[in-house]
Amino acid sequence: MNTLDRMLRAKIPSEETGIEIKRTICDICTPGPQCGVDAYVKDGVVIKVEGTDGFPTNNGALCTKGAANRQYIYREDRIRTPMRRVGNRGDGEYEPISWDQAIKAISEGLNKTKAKYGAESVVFMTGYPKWYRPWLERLAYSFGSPNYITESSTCHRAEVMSWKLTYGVEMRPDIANMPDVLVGWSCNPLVSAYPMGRNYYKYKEQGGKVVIIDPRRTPTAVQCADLYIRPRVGTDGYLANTVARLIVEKGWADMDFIESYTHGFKEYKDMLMTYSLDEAERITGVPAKDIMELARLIGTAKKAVVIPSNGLCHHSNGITTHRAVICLNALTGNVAKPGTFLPTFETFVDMLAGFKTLEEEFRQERFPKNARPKIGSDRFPIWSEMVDEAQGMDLLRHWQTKDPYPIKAIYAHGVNNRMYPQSSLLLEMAKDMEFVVATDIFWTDFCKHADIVLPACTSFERSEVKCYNPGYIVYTTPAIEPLYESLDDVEIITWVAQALNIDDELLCSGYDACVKYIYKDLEVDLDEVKAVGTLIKIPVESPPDYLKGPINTPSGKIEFYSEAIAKYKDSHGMNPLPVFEDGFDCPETEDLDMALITGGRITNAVHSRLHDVPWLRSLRPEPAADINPKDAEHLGIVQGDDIYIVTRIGRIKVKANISAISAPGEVNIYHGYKEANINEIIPRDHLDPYSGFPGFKQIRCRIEKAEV
Ligand SMILES: Nc1nc2c(c(=O)[nH]1)N[C@H]1C(S)=C(S)[C@@H](COP(=O)(O)OP(=O)(O)OC[C@H]3O[C@@H](n4cnc5c(=O)[nH]c(N)nc54)[C@H](O)[C@@H]3O)O[C@H]1N2
Ligand SMILES: Nc1nc2c(c(=O)[nH]1)N[C@H]1C(S)=C(S)[C@@H](COP(=O)(O)OP(=O)(O)OC[C@H]3O[C@@H](n4cnc5c(=O)[nH]c(N)nc54)[C@H](O)[C@@H]3O)O[C@H]1N2
Ligand SMILES: [Mo]
Repeated sequence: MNTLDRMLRAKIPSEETGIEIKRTICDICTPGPQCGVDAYVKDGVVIKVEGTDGFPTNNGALCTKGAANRQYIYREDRIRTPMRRVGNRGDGEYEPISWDQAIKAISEGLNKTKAKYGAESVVFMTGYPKWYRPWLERLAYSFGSPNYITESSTCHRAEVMSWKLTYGVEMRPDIANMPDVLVGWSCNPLVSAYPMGRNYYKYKEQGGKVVIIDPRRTPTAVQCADLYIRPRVGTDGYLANTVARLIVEKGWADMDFIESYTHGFKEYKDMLMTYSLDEAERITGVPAKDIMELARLIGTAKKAVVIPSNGLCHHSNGITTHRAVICLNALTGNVAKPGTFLPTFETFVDMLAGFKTLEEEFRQERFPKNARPKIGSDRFPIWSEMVDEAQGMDLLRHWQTKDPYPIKAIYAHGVNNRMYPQSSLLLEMAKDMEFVVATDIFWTDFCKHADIVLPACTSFERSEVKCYNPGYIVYTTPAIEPLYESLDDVEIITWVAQALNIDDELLCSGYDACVKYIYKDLEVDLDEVKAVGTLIKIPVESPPDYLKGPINTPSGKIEFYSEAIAKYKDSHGMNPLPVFEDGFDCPETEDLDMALITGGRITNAVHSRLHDVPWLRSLRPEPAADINPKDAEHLGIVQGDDIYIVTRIGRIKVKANISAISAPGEVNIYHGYKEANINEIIPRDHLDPYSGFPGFKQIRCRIEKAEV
């Protein structure tokens, strides 16, 4: 082998090999950690990926998912050209058409529906992808529809609601300033946000003490916890309130802080006194001595952070539980000082980067104020008031009842029906529509129910502005040309906006102009950022002195007793205090004697998208339920057996994985599998009344051995 061959084999970038390194971003996981990628490109093809050195989130590293980017972007089932349906919805029969034909059909279809039924009858939807959201939201509003639905109907927004209800603002833990104790309450960052997980390691290396509270014995519990607490699923509200009572009784509460900055302490304290250690042990299954130790650790620390996660909100008692947990920070005065919780604000597209943009104005300024109420307004009034989106978990009910008006068309980017409880109903809904447009990277079941299907490209094939904490900004350029005839989502949205003939000059003028508007108050030249091609730093703003106030709640203080919730006490039976409530979908019976937890994160998958990527699939080749060895023995089930998970509305067949990650009596399964979609058997009415979030993580079930 000659030198050049050896260099080619080793993928060494140089003029002779024709291999270049192009900087891009991995868009597979959630926006916060999205990591910098060095794409090695030869002849327009990505031949290797590595993490970018010095990048704020990953500094040279890539996780399993990021390392599989080549297999992701070159997945066989990429949509290649715009397509028009020629068979029945669901049959998957399509013919290729030109972009001009597709855009024309879309503008005619949407405008016809608007003329016949009103703009509200057109729903603009997106699933997990984030980067194009401000554009899609503005398109909906400029078109005249308030019905903009995203995956936030099940993701993170409930947490933001809970923070805002209680503290008036979203808060972030200041781990870098070394709290004495870090309580990760339902946190598994080693799996769900690896860059954050690395902060846990760093904190521990510097002598920090970690408590993990999770019914599943997760990698974070095993690797990081000095104290691991394993409550029964969904009982955290009782646990948190008992801990709060102990803190009050032992005199560890920060009474000066409480008197100066909080509202409703008396009502909260009266409620706490109805919680007892004995009952806590009985309900949660956590030994009393561990509950005492948890109270002592939080109560006696000079600085502590009690960090909740989205996992707590995937319960029908999610908001009250999340509030019960975060109230512990105010109770102990661990707010707005270094090493505790600090207020924060969103910068751009779900990122907290420490500076403020005009994203909210860009998204919201065209909201159609005279339109009929957005989906979910009656049923989830707190969500409707606090979140600039319709609540998608009310979509199917709204469609079926036509109450208060019919839904007739869907315009979707990145929508996967498997996100929704009783997922196939979303496909039934699509079948019933007069017009459906789906834009995705891959051919999904939802695409197969659309009239027009459009090919989107991946982050490797587009330009995009991203920002990172503290004060970093980058404007990527494509590492490779868009594959086939795909385009980036914002280009598609811009084109659709132009064809719809809506009166929105800014939206019709494309990504660059819009992003310049969004960043216009900052001293940053986006052309220069783009030309530099790597991260540059701009000054960060300190949020105003939080405790000086006024705090952005109805009382102007941190609210143990939520006045925003109190408004719905009588009409919706809501409780302004963070009480413990049962979170199961039905009472326990002999038939349904186990608890099902679904969708905890797994290292080799993100929702539905990576189960079809061979390297990642090989790490867990089949959909499997984790069952504790004791339960397996009792049920006569061994590793690899075929089993049914049965809930009150149906069953799915999976393999048994005998594992102590699940506690006795609890079953764990990951979501997003096409051949065993757990959401098919999660009742769609099992929702948190405050946020509308589904109770994905607390369902009654039983396990049956499948006949061979
Ligand atoms: N049982 C259970 N269900 C859950 C959860 C759970 O814990 N348990 N978690 C919930 C949560 S938190 C979330 S966030 C949701 C996520 O659920 P989904 O939104 O279903 O997430 P994905 O399947 O990752 O992605 C949706 C679609 O976006 C497409 N896509 C990806 N990138 C792009 C792009 O750049 N442009 C376009 N046009 N399309 C793109 C993908 O191909 C995919 O079809 O699932 C929820 N569902
Ligand atoms: N690898 C990977 N990473 C991801 C994703 C992915 O699909 N794959 N998805 C991304 C998205 S969209 C999101 S929203 C985040 C979610 O991020 P997280 O909220 O951190 O992730 P989850 O694994 O859903 O939930 C965290 C933990 O909550 C626990 N939990 C469930 N019920 C209870 C309970 O009743 N009490 C307590 N104490 N704990 C409970 C679960 O066992 C789980 O270990 O992850 C993001 N990161
Ligand atoms: Mo999510």
